[in-house]
Amino acid sequence: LKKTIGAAVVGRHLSSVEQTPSGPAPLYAQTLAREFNVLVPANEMKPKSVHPTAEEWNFAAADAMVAFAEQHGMAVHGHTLFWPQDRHTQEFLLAINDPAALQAQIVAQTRAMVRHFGGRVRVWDAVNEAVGRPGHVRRLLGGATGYEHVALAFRVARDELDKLGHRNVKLLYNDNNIERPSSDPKARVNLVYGMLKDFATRTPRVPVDGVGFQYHIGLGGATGAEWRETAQRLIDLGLTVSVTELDINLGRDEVKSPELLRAQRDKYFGIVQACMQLPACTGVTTWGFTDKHTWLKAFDPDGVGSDGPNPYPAPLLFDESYAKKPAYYGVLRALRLLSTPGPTG
Ligand code: 9MR
Repeated sequence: LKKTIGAAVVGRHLSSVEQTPSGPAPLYAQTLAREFNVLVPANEMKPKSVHPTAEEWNFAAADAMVAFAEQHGMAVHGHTLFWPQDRHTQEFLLAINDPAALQAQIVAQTRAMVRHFGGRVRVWDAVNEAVGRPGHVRRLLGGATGYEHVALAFRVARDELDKLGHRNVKLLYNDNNIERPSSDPKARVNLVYGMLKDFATRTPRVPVDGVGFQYHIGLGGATGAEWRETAQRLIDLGLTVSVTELDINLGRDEVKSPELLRAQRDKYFGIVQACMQLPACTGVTTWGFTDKHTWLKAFDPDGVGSDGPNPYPAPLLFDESYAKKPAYYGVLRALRLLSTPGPTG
């Protein structure tokens, strides 16, 4: 039984140095390497970063992060091969109006990314945030069920990996706001389930290995127990589950009171505990690790197609000075459940 604990990383911070009482220190890189065993590039493996225009391919930033991970014994989780929302799709693709031509471009891009990283990326968010999103790519490639573009991306990525001999590289469907069960058939959690059930029962099945639950929430977000219920239905389809982008904000412009920090700790504990209790849960990744650098705090100058200003402070495990927060100890306590024998040994 081994689970991973990961963090999303902004590449350019890996070489940053902080002033500390005992002199300058690379706290970002040090903390990451000391505490986590999975690294996810927050932006550097997105199609918009890697292949911004029809002529350009930039793998350098992502390659440097893969090298950092390898030097520090961390696995790399790739994010993402296909993100079919218009604002996260390159202009040169949005300009294509012929379905066959668009499909050829997307297939070529997906194959090129998979080939470039090969077995150095252990798991991919192969498709990110597709369900329930309209847009150009879906309109042209969606097909009868509306999810043919998703199926295509999985088949192409799997085929390329198999050809390269990387049968162990896993492919996830990754999405947000799918943690809490809902009785509304149109809720995203149910649409995702429906799509994946359809994929799992086709012959040949669409090769999805697991589901990534982003888990961007506030203190009122889905509890670990609620998520376990959602996760179990997907596990019953033969899929793994992973928490891929966890952060827990304290509310808009909220002060970091001890009460709120304890509530945040307990929320983190419950979610990580749920993963520890599910054998099919591969691990938990937080979206960043220090409150100094979080997409939730402010307009994000590192962003690719940024989401704009988000004034929610303090969603992560380390504070702005890289000190461990109560949330850190909540996660640690949950991780220890794994190595502690239960009543049956
Ligand atoms: O943290 C990322 C931020 O730097 C980018 O501006 C933004 C758009 O590319 O994406 C953020 O990460 C998102 C991730 O790629 C997908 N799930 C939601 C994450 C937070 O917005």
